[in-house]
Amino acid sequence: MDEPEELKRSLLAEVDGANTLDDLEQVRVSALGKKGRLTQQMKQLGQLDPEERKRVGQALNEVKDAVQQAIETRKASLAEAEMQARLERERVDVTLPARPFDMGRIHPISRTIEEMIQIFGAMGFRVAEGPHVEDDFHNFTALNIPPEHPARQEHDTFYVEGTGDDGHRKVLRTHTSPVQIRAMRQLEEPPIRVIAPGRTFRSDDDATHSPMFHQIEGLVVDRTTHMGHLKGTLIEFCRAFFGVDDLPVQFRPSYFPFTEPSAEVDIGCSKQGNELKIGKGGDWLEILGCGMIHPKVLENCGIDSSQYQGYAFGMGVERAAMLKYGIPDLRTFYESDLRWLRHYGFLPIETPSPVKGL
Ligand code: 2NL
Repeated sequence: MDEPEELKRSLLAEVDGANTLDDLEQVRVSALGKKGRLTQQMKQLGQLDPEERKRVGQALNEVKDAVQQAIETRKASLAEAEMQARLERERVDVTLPARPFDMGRIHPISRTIEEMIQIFGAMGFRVAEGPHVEDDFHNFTALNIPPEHPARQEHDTFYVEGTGDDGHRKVLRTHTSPVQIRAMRQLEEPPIRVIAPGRTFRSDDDATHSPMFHQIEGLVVDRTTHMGHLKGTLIEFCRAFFGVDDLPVQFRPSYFPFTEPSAEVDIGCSKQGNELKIGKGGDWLEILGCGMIHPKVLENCGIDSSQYQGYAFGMGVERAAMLKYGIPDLRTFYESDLRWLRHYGFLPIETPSPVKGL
């Protein structure tokens, strides 16, 4: 049997020699485990005579205490060293600049339509949508534009193959009015309050006309809806959209086949050379067309014009966006130029700012 002192020296040397926590655990098992060197020695104590057993037993217990103590101490210092090594390995330099990433932009047309929906939505209008390919009835006839009506020529209609239920050639809708015709015909009874934003198409292509453009139209039908409601709604809309509380708004008599009386709406502005300021000055800028819905249009939609009346309005989205955001050239809307979009587009998440509100 080893002398306890020698065993102690040997075991303590092993503890000191363990360089990782795993190694140390192996040393502990080989010394103090069930089949460990010290455990084996202790098991053999029974074979000694009583005097000897007491002396060696005490000595082995001291060895055990010393080895356990040494293991704990070594464990603490190895754990500390491993933590230091890990901190070094996983060091993060929080002063490095963030990696730049590309964020998409909302197209000014989408943004403008969203703003318009927001304003009319708060007034109780709901959004209606309909097909781009329309039949003659919904695009023209129901709107009091019968065949041979001169307004048909002015619309520069795109015709597509195939005929509608009315036997006429189908068209790309020249305005979003057919969406509202469908809304009126679908509904059982007024009140009706809808807006119809979307794409429209006319065979026209120059500096100020695109063959595809956007409109938003709106319409209200109820028993007592009158011109005062029309004026109040559109004045409120113009002021909210351009963000000018006291924006001057005027209604000028006009003509549309689908409204009677009809008017065009101008907003106050000042034009000085190339500079246009909305809200002040003696100049006027046309922004909307509107009127009281023609009784024939109501009847074409199955609405009794002796019981109900209403107003309607329409405007071009591109024109409104150009005025509000200072975009000088219509054609640039459709060029898909990313540099243009980065300049005129909108971030999907509005950056908090003390000016715009957090
Ligand atoms: C304009 C003028 C307007 C309407 C659109 C409308 C729709 C139905 C019935 C009656 Cl279903 N009217 N829409 C009325 C007046 C004017 O638009 O300058 N648009 C760009």
